[in-house]
Amino acid sequence: MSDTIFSKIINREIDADIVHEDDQCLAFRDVNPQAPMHILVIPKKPIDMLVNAEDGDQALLGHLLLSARKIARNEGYGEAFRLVVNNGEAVGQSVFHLHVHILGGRDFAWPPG
Ligand code: IU
Repeated sequence: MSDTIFSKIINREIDADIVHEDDQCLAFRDVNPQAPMHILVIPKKPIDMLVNAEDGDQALLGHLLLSARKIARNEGYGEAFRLVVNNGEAVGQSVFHLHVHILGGRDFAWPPG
């Protein structure tokens, strides 16, 4: 997969408001927040989109979800938050480095638009 802006954030070539980092993932505030809490959790491993994750990525994908839960708690929204993974341009994916959106702090409609 080709380098994206998110690899540059991982490599500290571009600034971001980082809220969590460990050996497998990085989380930072979205530059265009859609809710009072809007954080992106990304794997350090370059996976362009969920559909291209491999069976061997199972633990990593679980780690992203559990990290998202921990981050939502740390931000004070542990009881009610929404996770979103856009897979493909047609549904709104614009950066082709897998990311989980963590959103919270306002009401959300269902189904999502
Ligand atoms: P999407 O699911 O691929 O549409 O989400 C990409 C998100 O990345 C989107 O919410 C952007 O606001 C966000 N983002 C960012 O936080 N920092 C950046 O430098 C760029 C995009 I480019």
